[in-house]
Amino acid sequence: MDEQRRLRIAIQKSGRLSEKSLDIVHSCGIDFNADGRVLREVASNFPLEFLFVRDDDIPTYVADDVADIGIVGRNEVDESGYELEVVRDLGFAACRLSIAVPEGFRYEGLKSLEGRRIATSYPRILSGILEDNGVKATLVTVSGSVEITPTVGIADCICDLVSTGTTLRMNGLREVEAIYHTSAVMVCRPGFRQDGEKAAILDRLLLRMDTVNNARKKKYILFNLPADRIDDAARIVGGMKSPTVTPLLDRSWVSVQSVIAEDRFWSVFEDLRAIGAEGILVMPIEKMSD
Ligand code: PRT
Ligand code: ZN
Repeated sequence: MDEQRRLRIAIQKSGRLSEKSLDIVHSCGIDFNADGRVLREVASNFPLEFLFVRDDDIPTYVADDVADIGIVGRNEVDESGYELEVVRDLGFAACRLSIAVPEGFRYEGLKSLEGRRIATSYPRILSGILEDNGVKATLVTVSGSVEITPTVGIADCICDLVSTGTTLRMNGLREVEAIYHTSAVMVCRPGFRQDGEKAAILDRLLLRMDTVNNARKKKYILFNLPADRIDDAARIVGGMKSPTVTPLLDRSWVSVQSVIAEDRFWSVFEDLRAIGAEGILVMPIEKMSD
């Protein structure tokens, strides 16, 4: 296939984002080999080409037209300074950028950082937030092991990504304020979606992603119900344009099928039981379009 006609996606080669990023593509029925060694790969049944790179490089690759789209933490996009369009917030690898201080540091809000040395790998994001709050501090930029900087005397406190908080605790630091929240996003260059052929491939990919995603949040529900309670059932299940109602051999009963949001399942279940529903079956949905 002509290279020009493939959409190029940058994915983290090896790290916290890799597996879920590949899962998303797989769940769209796209086949490829990702054996962790190659840096470039082409899908066998969809016009998609993969670039496996370090996450820090993904915003640059997308901005410079090396890749058309990328899956990366929002933090890396904002820290890069490139204006990229977030096509989808994918929700995974969620964490926060927090201020953490050592024992004995009195923290009473961002103002307590005035005149302090703060170690971080995210100087652009942090300086933006400090500036918005009128706080002047010295930022010490480090690319890793941020949490040891107060112990070794390079900084007074830190600003780093936190998910469980274990790393901070293990290093004698106390998380005092979350200043920024992030999760994995799919990005493209601004204007790329007006790009004709490749934009159309992206739309196809997004339709598949949304179809899988829609299905994950929904459940297929099937139950038997006394025929005279069908109006009540329609009200309980809600959002049900036209439930499929099938008569049973015993004409005083019907079988009802519908789709409900997963997070409403238990309240719907209890209310259906209360109006006499029996044999309630709930099934996962693999794919679902609007
Ligand atoms: O090699 P490459 O450059 O590609 O990868 P990397 O090592 O730079 O990144 P990686 O794989 O560690 O993280 C990729 C992305 O995952 C980040 O940019 C975030 O968007 C997201 N993410 C989610 C996290 C975390 N959770 C996380 N907990 N990134 C880093 N951490 C680190 C944090 O820096 C700290 O060292 O985990 C430690 C804290 O974890 P807890 O659970 O102890 O709080
Ligand atoms: Zn990185």
